[in-house]
Amino acid sequence: MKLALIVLAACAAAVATPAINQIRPVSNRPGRFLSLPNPQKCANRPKQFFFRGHNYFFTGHVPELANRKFDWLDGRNICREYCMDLVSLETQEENNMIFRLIQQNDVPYIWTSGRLCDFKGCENRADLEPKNIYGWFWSANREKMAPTNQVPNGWGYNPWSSTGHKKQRQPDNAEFDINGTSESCLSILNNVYNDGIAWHDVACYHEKPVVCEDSEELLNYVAATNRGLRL
Ligand SMILES: *[C@@H]1O[C@H](CO)[C@@H](O)[C@H](O)[C@H]1NC(C)=O
Ligand SMILES: [Ca+2]
Repeated sequence: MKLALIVLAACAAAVATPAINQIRPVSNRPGRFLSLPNPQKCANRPKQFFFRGHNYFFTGHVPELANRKFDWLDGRNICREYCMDLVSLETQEENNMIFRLIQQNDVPYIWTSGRLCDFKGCENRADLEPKNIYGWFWSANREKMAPTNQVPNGWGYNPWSSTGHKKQRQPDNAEFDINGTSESCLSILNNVYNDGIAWHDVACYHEKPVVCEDSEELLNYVAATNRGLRL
């Protein structure tokens, strides 16, 4: 089991590491890794709300994290210490729940676990092309997202914004045109472009509060290696 987690951590780190020849800001440099869970933190993780078997918390509502913002990878790592990961929005119900949290608390933006597969390991994958439509996935569970230009199956709306910096549909990779920094991470922005609450591709170095969601992988690992620990 220990070996399994090391392998898992290595794969996950590969997912978070961009291609060697990609222009990238300091916060995306190689050599940064995913954190391992802390069993005590997992057992005492904040459980602010609950949906379909998972606990969630918003860093803005945790006193010791409330004044902090994180780049995307640090956001994942804050969550992972608690056996959680950045929130993944596979269903409209879950997405609506997070949109409501943002609206009711006037949160300007958050990170999700959404990531563009534009790093080493994503090459030669015809199924991911073109990347801006087919190349997005949830890092927390490695599940692919619906094509970005369509209403996802079972949803009544497309969660990606219809506008942004370039007045074009998201994802638009706008910062790449400004200075070569790819917008490889998925943020929910609250009316930044007069577009309501909606999904945007954003460069991963930006710092934002985050919503953490239970990670079954990490909870199962900590449960198996800490008999008797109540999670
Ligand atoms: C790219 O432009 C953004 C927005 O102006 C700026 O915040 C960021 O620091 C720039 N990045 C680089 C690598 O120049
Ligand atoms: Ca964008």
